[in-house]
Amino acid sequence: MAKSIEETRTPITKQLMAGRGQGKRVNRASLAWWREARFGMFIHWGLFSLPAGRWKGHEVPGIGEWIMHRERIPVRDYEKLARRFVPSRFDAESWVLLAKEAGMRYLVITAKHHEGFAMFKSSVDAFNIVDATPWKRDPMAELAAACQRHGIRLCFYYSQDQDWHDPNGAWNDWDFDESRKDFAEYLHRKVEPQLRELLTQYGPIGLIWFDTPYTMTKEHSAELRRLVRRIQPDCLVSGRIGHDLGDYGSLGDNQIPVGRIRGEYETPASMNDTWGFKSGDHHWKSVPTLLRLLVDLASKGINYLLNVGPTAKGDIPRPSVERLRALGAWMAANGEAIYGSSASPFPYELPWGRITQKPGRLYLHFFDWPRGEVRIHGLRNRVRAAYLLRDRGHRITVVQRHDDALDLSVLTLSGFGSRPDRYVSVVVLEIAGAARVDPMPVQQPDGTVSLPAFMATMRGPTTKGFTISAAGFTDEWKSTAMGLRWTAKVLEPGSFAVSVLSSGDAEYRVEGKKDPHRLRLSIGGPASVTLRFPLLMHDRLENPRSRYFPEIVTHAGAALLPRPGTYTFKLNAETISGRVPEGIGISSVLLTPVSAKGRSVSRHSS
Ligand code: FHN
Repeated sequence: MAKSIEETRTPITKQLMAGRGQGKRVNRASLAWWREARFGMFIHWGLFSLPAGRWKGHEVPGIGEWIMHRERIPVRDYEKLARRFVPSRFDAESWVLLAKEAGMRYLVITAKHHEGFAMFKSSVDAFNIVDATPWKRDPMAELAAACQRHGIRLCFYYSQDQDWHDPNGAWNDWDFDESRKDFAEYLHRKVEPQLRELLTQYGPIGLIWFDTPYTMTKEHSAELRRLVRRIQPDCLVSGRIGHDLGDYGSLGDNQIPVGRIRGEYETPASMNDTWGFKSGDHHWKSVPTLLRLLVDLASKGINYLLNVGPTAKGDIPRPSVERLRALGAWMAANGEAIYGSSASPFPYELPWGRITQKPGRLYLHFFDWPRGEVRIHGLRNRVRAAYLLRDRGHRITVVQRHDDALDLSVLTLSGFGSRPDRYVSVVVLEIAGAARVDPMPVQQPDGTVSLPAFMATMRGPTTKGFTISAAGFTDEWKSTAMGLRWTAKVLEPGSFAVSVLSSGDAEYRVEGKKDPHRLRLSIGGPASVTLRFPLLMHDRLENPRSRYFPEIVTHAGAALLPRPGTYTFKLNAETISGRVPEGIGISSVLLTPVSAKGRSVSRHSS
């Protein structure tokens, strides 16, 4: 049997899982509310909330809702949890109001997770919250009513593939013989009728959040999609319906792409390291981290679906409530810069923060509030006015010039005054016309030159699957005939430390060391430099992006770029290691001026 994703933490970026949200059958008109919302609440609640990460007196590693799988708990034992599931403190009104207060516009709750337990009244299967618990209430009905009252879109998570309770559902091989499973039978007997219940018992549903489509054939996914459409034509389906049949793409859990992304995407994200409640998980992300993730994702055109894992009693843990309230306070003042916004016109991250946009406006989200002036390279529009979002009377001074030699527009902003918000402060730029930026990487005012893989021209036999993943990494780079090429503008010449960021974790330190990939970076233009280096792990990237998807830093050497000008950078593989079978997963090449303090890549931290 395949290893669980929970065990492997495999990035779920492949087409089968994610979907691109660009398929022909995409429900574009119905996507309007979802694009406008940008921020939603994920709720993982089920029988797994009761053991809360502990079984037979010991702490079970991994994410809380996987306890049954992790411990291989027999169905007959797991079922007994239902007899003790009495969420007497559950209050649909307060959950919905919390989502609203946080500035979230939709709520996606686990109607059935992989454990197979329906958290709604189901006449299809008695293993449901009304029939199998002494509580006997249907929380979905109560949530539906509260969502209607408060203008929040109700959406259901439904595990269509994995069902560890059902003899024919996927991935319980400790009670049921895998070789005798009839998946289609389960799909027709349980999944489809339960989806019908979800789509007819609770009024309009915003979307069905399908998940882990590992066993599904394309026809299975298409069947489910048709069923949803037939009953509620405006209901969306998530990318994890499988086979690229979603209305939008789903990135991996907690996955943060390197830069702007094409197509419609959402990142499901946890607030600590679990989805379902675990009494022992106190690894809460801080308010600034969560807030900057929201802004970061919006700046890349991605919805943020932030999770809470209520207890079996029905309480949303206090640390989650506090964080959501803090996010809500920020959204109340700055929501204009998030709701209905589009991705930054700059495809890459900027050193001081992020940008979102609406027609005629750019919203500059400062993570570090400037003391003096800030320069922005490459914005080609005339700026008509600049001011603080929180205080439109506070004008920011704007100076624009054009560097003719480099054909580069330089915008200088000053007069920021004191920081309006503690963690992220927004400046509005009113611009003439649709935003236009220099299409190539440009040296940043802090002297760094970042060359993201997704901005490179790809060289080589792309037919062999060589591509850039949605998250911004080279994928299927398994031949020396393949490579990347950039052209970038350098304003301030000098000596640079060159590093390469690529995917890899602790295992890489061992395997990659024995027989590393060997790369060559050739720099041309006003300079001619060649660096040859093994792709070793010298450092780890430490930032929110790498918390769940580790990235390694390889110091490739030093390069002198003697004059301002346009340089070319060619990255090729000289040898590809057989020890790292997934090939080379580059996210970017980074040049840091050596005069700058240290040569870390910490500017990526946020
Ligand atoms: O296996 C599930 C997991 O339990 C959780 O529900 C996440 C949320 O995105 N989805 C699956 C793993 O990707």
